[in-house]
Amino acid sequence: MLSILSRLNDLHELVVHNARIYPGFGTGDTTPAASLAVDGGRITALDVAADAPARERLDAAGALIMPGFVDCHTHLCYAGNRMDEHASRLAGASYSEIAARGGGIRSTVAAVDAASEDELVAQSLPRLRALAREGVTTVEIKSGYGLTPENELKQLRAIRRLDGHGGTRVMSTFLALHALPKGACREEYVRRVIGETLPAVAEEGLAECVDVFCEHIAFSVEDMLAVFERARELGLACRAHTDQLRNLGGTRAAALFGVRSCDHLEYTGPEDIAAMAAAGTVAVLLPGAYYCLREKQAPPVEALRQAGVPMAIATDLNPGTSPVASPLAIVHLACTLFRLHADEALSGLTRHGAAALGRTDIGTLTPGTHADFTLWDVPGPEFFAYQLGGIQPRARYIGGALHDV
Ligand code: DI6
Ligand code: FE
Repeated sequence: MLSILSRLNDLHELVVHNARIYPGFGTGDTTPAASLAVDGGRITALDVAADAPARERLDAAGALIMPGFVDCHTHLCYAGNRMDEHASRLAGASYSEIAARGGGIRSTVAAVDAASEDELVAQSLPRLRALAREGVTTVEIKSGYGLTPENELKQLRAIRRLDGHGGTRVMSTFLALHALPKGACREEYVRRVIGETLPAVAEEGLAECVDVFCEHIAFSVEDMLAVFERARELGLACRAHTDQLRNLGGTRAAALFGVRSCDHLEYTGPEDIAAMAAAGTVAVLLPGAYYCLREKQAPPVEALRQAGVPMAIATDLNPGTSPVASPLAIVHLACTLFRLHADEALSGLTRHGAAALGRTDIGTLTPGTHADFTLWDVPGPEFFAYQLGGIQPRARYIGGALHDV
């Protein structure tokens, strides 16, 4: 009896063998494991014997296995599109000019206003599926196209409804300050966000985190800090869009405040980097926006690397500045345009992406983490930095279960 019980205890739910498993990018350990075991939806062991007893056994036939991608910065829940704006930008108009004309973010705000919650879900699902098809297992989605309390809540409820589609884990962020509604007074608007929208979001449990677009065409460092103070009181984590177009000192202030991440960082300087390194802030690089806006100044990758600041990368999937529904394109752009190494780009889309979301239970395949992983028929991790297009995972597992997309 005892021997049967102990044998049952050794019986794994799932064993995947005959694989090249990369459990954690950016850790210096580059020797792939050959097998992994899953129990209760979590990784329980690496390099188990190929014939270890298991209820289900998968011969990976030599596939490369890595942690599911964590796309830690998207705005994929929206209505409509901004094809026209893209065309006028290519004809010479700048991001700032388009914003000053009342285009840009505000045109998506109008489309979201006109859409029902159901329509928002329906229009966003294909984008969520596109990410999943390229190996994303967790995605963060921001609001920020509502601007009124009513429409921000509508967007956040739609984001909640996207959670779990195709197995994909969704984390939602209230983008509290994104654009000023037409004709609104800045001080009054910020007061309303802090006094009305933010408490309503927290009350309904619609977001884990709060974000602010800190930029000369958007909101100031003071506005950002006022929102953060209230968010902290309400138990929400914080992160910020900083230094995308100009350096307002937002990165330094946000790092000092204790945000999880600062995102974009094209104009980030040495003092900002020192503040991030001291605070342990994650730097989220968004090459899709840099590419689509044809920006000239890349983020200071070498200085971030030297300072030991963890670098995440993400799609920033949004209708205006980064209509890029491809995490694999982002890996390629991060390597080609920002000169990340393949290992850095992949850790940016796994371990460090998870860190930007405040999570250590995803983004690696170390024992105890969720069994979110993907199988690929590629020669090695460097292949993702090399080939653009034509790559898809053979299979995608979330919590140890196979999920088609
Ligand atoms: N930063 C971005 O990259 C997006 N928002 C933001 O704060 C752009 C959003 C848009 O143009 O719709
Ligand atoms: Fe963004």
